[in-house]
This record gives sequence, structure tokens and C-alpha cells, in this order.
Amino acid sequence: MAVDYEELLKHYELQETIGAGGFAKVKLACHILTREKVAVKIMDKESLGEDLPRVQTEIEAMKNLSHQHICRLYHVIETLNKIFIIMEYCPGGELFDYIIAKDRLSEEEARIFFRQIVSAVAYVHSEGYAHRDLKPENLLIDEDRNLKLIDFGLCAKPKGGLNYQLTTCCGSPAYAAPELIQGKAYIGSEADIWSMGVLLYALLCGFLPFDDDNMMTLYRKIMRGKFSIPKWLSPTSILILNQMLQVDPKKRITVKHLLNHPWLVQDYSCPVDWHTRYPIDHLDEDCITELSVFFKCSKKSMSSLVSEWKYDRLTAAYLLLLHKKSHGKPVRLLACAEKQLVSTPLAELKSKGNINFEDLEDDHPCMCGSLDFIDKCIFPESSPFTDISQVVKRVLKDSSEDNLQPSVKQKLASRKSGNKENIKRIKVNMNTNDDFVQPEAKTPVVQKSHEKKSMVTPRKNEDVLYKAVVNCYKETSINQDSNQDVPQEHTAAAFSPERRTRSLDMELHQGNGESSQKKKGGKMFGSLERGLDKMITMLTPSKRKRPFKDGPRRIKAQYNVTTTTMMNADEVLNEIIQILPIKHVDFVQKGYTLKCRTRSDFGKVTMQFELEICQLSKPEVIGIRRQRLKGDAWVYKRLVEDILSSSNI
Ligand code: H91
Repeated sequence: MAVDYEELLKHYELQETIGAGGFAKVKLACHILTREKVAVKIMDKESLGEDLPRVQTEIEAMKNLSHQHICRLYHVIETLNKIFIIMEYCPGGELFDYIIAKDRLSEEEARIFFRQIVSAVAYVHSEGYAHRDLKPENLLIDEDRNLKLIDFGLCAKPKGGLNYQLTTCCGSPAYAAPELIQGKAYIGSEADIWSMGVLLYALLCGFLPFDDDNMMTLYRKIMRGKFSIPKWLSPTSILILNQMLQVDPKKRITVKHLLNHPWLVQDYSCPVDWHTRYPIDHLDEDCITELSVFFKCSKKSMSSLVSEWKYDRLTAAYLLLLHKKSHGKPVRLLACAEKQLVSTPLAELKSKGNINFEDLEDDHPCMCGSLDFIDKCIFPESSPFTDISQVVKRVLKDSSEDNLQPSVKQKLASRKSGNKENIKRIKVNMNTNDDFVQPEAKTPVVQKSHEKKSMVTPRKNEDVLYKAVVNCYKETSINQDSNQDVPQEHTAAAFSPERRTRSLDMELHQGNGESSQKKKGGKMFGSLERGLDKMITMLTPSKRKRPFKDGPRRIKAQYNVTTTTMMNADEVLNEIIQILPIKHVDFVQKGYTLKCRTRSDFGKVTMQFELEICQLSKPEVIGIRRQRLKGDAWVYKRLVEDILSSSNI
């Protein structure tokens, strides 16, 4: 497994998970040479199974589609077991969250976004593709507040052109065109227009035109094509919605006619421009110069290498330099990158120590890669990793599981939730004129040397492990906090023993229960892995978290934060903790973050999201940051609203 990460970690520092799709995990990462942020979609080939063609489709489409409103592909790494897709990072998150935070958008704001959507879709269609899964969850907001279309896994490029019929029924039911759900052959572009109609309705109304918990009823509603018209919709909004949400695909407006539809042209007085502003046949002079200087080769040979568009590390370096340039940053690669980086022992830790890499990744927001291709134009493969596998093996052999279970002995502070009067929940209201506040980048803060203190007092086996790993990782500074002998994520606020057990069980994934053993596939190294996780976590300088006792994280107001006038973070936390089991939500508490999950009757995880109690400034209020990681966006919206309105916050 470790070898799978080798190539990735040579070029990127992995940070936290920002999302999870059906079969993929998406992580934030930093491109070492440019220090630019990227999103990495990580897929395990074996677990992909039947979905493998979907990934191939997505990669092919993203290689062919290059447009200012389509998420940019930088790099594809395929290893024995994994596929990594490295893409443009969009810090504004999903358009869906933006809509729900604002309830709905004004017609003016909806127009700004919808023009970009039409531009992207017209371009996609012009290239012979149909997207087939258009919805606000698949539109991300970048740092310039522009939309980027993602998720091309369901897209189709009919061999005979876009006017050829398709038969596969795919996409999300609420956005699916009537002809599609009837199982008829359909034209991809026509089905996309319907989905865009549903999307525009969601932008303008904040809810779906066709919605029902019961699938059959939902289908019936879609086939009838009748939707309610809220009073705030203008006549032109109603007109465009009616033209897009035509049950008969032949009567539906085409993308060509949308481009200069009165609703889209209003306030702009020009049609939507769908042409790409990223022509692949033009290379940027400055970026090529920097690359050729850096890799010590001629500009001519660099230009021809880049023009191959292999979506390898060179494509990534070029496109990320271009991204820097377009944001007024210096077109420079980090010449000293190789000195700043230490080779990572993580790969070795994993490869021979039977450790589950996925688990490690999650507790490990920043992993450094190494760079071995400076001064070379053609990149040789080499492994710079330190061999510490023997140490790890020994540690694994010498240690007994019991001593490593971290949280069972913890002392749970018990506080009563206090004053419930004068409680009001207010929303962070972001009108169109507000500054766009990006979700705070969770990039770990670089630790100053004088702040490096012990974080936990290592216990028996952890101690062994600790020393072993430390010996192998001499170049890395260690964060410890001698007065905190329980890992901070277990220092919970008050909740009942029953709930506590439930929460901790989930956190530990093991414990004594047979079922939890089974969940882990009978693996024996559960707690050792965790012990090792913790050690490696400590060894990562940037991972030093604020101790729980210091209170919640201080963040900027952002649109996925609901504020409360409730006085104190612990009380807010307790209130939510009380409500979650009532709403059948399992959770794991990590400091002020509640990692929540819902399951179907069959035990399948249907939804995964986080609620984090945080401290906002100006005004000094407590906020609840929410983030959906997995599951249906509208079901999530209702659930979170329900949780927040049911608790006394
Ligand atoms: N959905 C299908 O939540 C539910 C920040 C964020 C920032 C991103 C860049 C690319 C992608 C996601 C980003 C992202 C999955 C991306 C692109 C493609 C793709 C996938 C993801 C979620 C997964 C996390 C996403 C949003 C969609 C955030 N995400 N916040 N930059 O196929 Cl092409 Cl899965």
C-alpha cells in the first residue's frame, strides 16, 4: 500500500479530507514545487470494482475538457492499487451549501452563477459530451467566486455525436429528466437542460421543484412536470424555468437558445460566452521559461514536453504555475523545495507494518513527500524513503494491544447545560454585497520552535513505539504537551454513559466487542495502528492541535456556519450531543467537532457530516460549522436544520 503513495507524496503534501463520494475520498493537498493547493481524489482500485469504467470516463473527459468553469485536471497517478486524480482546489466548496446558507439566491446572484453554468454546459456539449449529473453539489466555488463543474464520472460522449441517443439511466433522481426516468432512449444534451432547469429553480427558490421521499411519487411529479411558483419569482424567471422544465424534450429550450435568453442577458446585454479561455495550443511564455530554468533544459524542449499534456508532474507544475500567474503571484518554482522536505518514513511504516493507510491518512493532515527530480528533465524513479520497517515490525511484535487503547480511562468533564432563556439562533447573513468569506483553510499552522511541547505523555507501549519512530525521524520536530495525558479528541464534555460508549466505540473501531472486530475485517492491529497513528501525528510538526481545554477553534464567519447567541461553546456542544441520538445520528467527538453518521436499516452509512462548535469574532459569538462529507445534499439539509432547531441553541 505504501508504495502506492510514494509517487503522490513526492509531489504533494496531503492534508485533511474535504469530502467523500461513493467510492472516493477527496483530500486537500499542497503541491510542493509551487506551494499551490490542490484537491486529490483518492480511489482504491479493488474497491472500485464495477465503478472502474466510471473513473476512466471521468479522467478521459477531464483531459479533453479545459474551460474556465470546469474544475481543472492537473495530474493523474495510477499505481498498483490506487488511482489519484489531482485537481484544482475550490475553497468555496459546493454551490449547494452556498444556496442553503442563504436560503435562496437573489435573481441577480443566481444570474451570475447560472451564466457560468450555461457557459460550462454549452462548452461540454460543444465537445460532444453530456454531463448527466448536473446539480448544485457538482458545482464548486473557487477563490475568485467562480463556479467550476466537477464529477464527470457519469458523462457520455456518444460515438455518433451528441444527437445520438443514450440509454443508461443515471444521475440523481430529483434532477433526472422525465424521458430518462421512463427508461426511454434520450438525448444527453436535452436531459442536461432539464437538470439545469431543476438547478436554476433550486438557486432561485432554495428547494427542489420536484421532491418526495417516496421514489414513485417523485417520478410521478417529474413526469407531470408541474412545479410550484413561489411569489418572488419574476415573470422572466418563470418563463425560463418553464422552457427548461418541458416534459417533452423536443419542446425544451436548447443550450444555443439559452445563451441569449432574456433572463440570462438581463443586466449584461451580451450573450453567454461559452468558448474556452484555456486554449491548449497556447503555452505561457513565463511558465515555460521558469520550468526550463528549473529543470535545466531548453525552452523548446520544455514546450514540447508540456504540449504532450500527459497529466503527469510536468503538466501539474505547468498548470499550477499558470494558476499562480493568473493570481498575481510570482511564476516561481521552489528551488529549495528539496531541502525543506524530509523523506517520509510513513510509506515504510505502512508497507511492512500491516498498517491501514486509509486510517492513518485521516488522522494525519500533513504528510511530506520528497523530491528527487530536481535538475532532471526526464524523471527517473527512485525511492528516497528511509527503511524503518524493521523497527516498526519490532514495535508491533513487542507491543500488546490493551495498553494502547487511548481513551477508555479518560475523565469526562461533567457540565450542566445552563441558561436556556434568551436563546436565539441567527444565521450568518451574507447578502450579495458581503465580502466572500472563504471557508477557513485548515492548513496546519507552522509550529514555532519555542512552542514545541509534549502533547501526550507516552505510555508503556506508545513509549516504545514513540522512541522507535522518533529514532527514525530525527529530522522532524516533535510536539508534546506534558500536562495532557489523554489525547485531546477524547476529552469530551458531559454526556450520558450510554452515549459516551456509543461514541467512543465508533471512535475506536475495535474495543472488546466481537462485532467491532468484524467491522475491521478481523484485523488484530487496531489499537496498535492507532498508537502508531498518534505517534506519527505527534511527529508531524504542523499537526499540533489546540488542546481541547483551550476552547473551540476561532474561525471567520462563513456561509456554512450558523451562529447562536448561546453563551458558551461547551453548552452548545452538549445541547447538540443530546439531540444527535434522538435523531438517530451516530457521532464521534473530537474536541469541539462532532463527526456524524447516519445509517440505513441495513447498516450502510447513508450520510456523513461534521458539526464543529467554533468561536467567531466580530461579533464574538459561538458558531456551528457544518460540512457534508457524504450523502444526499437535501436530506442532509433537512437533517441538520432539524438537529439545530430541535436543540436549545
Ligand atoms: N460530491 C460528489 O466538498 C458529493 C472543497 C472542495 C474543494 C475540490 C476540487 C475538486 C473536487 C472537490 C473539491 C471540494 C463529492 C472534486 C472534483 C471532481 C470529483 C470529485 C471532487 C464532493 C467531494 C468533495 C468536494 C465536493 C464534492 C468539497 N469538495 N469542498 N475543491 O469527481 Cl472532478 Cl469527487
